[in-house]
Amino acid sequence: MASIHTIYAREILDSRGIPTVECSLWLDNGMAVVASVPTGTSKGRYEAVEVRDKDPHRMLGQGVLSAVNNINTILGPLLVGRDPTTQAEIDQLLIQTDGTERKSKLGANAILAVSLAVAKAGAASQNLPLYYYFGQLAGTTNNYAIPNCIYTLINGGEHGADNLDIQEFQIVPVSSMSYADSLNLAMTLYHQLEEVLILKGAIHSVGLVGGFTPNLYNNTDAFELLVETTKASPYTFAQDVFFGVDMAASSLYKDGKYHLKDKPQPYSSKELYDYYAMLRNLYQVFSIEDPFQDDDWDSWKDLTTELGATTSIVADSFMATNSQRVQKAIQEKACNSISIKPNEVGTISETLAVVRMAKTAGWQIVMSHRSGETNDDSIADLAVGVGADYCKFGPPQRGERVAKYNRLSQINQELEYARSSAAPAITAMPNPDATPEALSTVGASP
Ligand code: 2PG
Ligand code: MG
Repeated sequence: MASIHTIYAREILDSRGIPTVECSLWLDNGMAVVASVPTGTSKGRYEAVEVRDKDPHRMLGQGVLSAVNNINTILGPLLVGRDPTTQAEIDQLLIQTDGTERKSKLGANAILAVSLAVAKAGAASQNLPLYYYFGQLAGTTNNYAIPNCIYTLINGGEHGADNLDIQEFQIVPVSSMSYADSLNLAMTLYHQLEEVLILKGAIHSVGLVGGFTPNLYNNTDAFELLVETTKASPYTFAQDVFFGVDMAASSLYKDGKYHLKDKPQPYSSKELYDYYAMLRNLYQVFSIEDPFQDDDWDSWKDLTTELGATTSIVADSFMATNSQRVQKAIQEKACNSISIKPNEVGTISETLAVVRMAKTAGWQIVMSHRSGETNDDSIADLAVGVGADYCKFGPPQRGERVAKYNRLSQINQELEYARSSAAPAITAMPNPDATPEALSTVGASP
């Protein structure tokens, strides 16, 4: 069995031009892997903590040299000689070495970079595809499939250009569509939308993750544009494709109310609920992410009770991939879907434990990118490995977003090949320590 020889980290830039952490891991058999971590813009208050240098004279205070140093001098040396397939054991060690509840000492950015590098090394040392290895860790059966995709076409809020309030206007191809057909639909509608915007003389530049940021009178106009775009395409609205939103409602919340430009006065929770019911009925919005701010539990519960039977009520920053919050939300029936972001919690094992918990409760799993991304495409492997229902990697455009979609295309082809009789079976033996049971105990106490 290969063991960890060296771990070394560096500062790189994310897709927003802001520093993030990248980590290389060498095994004693000469194999090497690289892992980098994404970061958010509309960050939730319950996320694990990113360590940044806060040195105003360098990288506008956003440098991550201290997190890098934590890997090079503390976490890396700690793991030398260890078996990379003991993910649960290693993640537990990382958590204990940090010792804080939200990884604020060494940084979730440092810890996740190492945890992900270890997972990649574990897969490489066994010569397994990464999605398959994640599947083993998660206890997924061998029926791997490409999740349905949620594509963002229009950006507002903190991802936009100060015009629209809703952070993401999404299209969701019907779930019976193959991945190839879904990507074709998304690519077609993305470019068709650009033409519609140009014809209308609207702004057609893009926001933080590559969705268009048009200058419109209000947020519902964006849905009118999407309906028009779909009509001008070979696809049928409400048959081939539905809509979704990420409200990122914490960023709309001020002085006890939600501020949207659709009406002059801010919305109470009840008025916002009515707004969602209207979106659902008029525009077939079947997926609503972060509809209320992170502490508005009663509104979350009411919306799930009223619309949850037909609509995905997706908890992103509301849950922050945090097992304690998930436990509470399951008990209180506060949502029916969860956005999973490994950097919100900080280790692969804790991420998998949250997925397991959410699945057991019957929630849908949305594997998600961050707005500050790198070209690391392992989130696509994670989505397939855990058997996610959806993945959300942004529009089908921009290098760091299409890196994930293109990885899904590779996996899709591999899965098709594996289903054909010509394919040799994957024969590596699972590591006895890498069981879902072992993983679910990780992070129980810091
Ligand atoms: C979200 C994400 C990704 P951020 O809210 O779902 O789109 O945004 O990474 O800025 O939190
Ligand atoms: Mg979100």
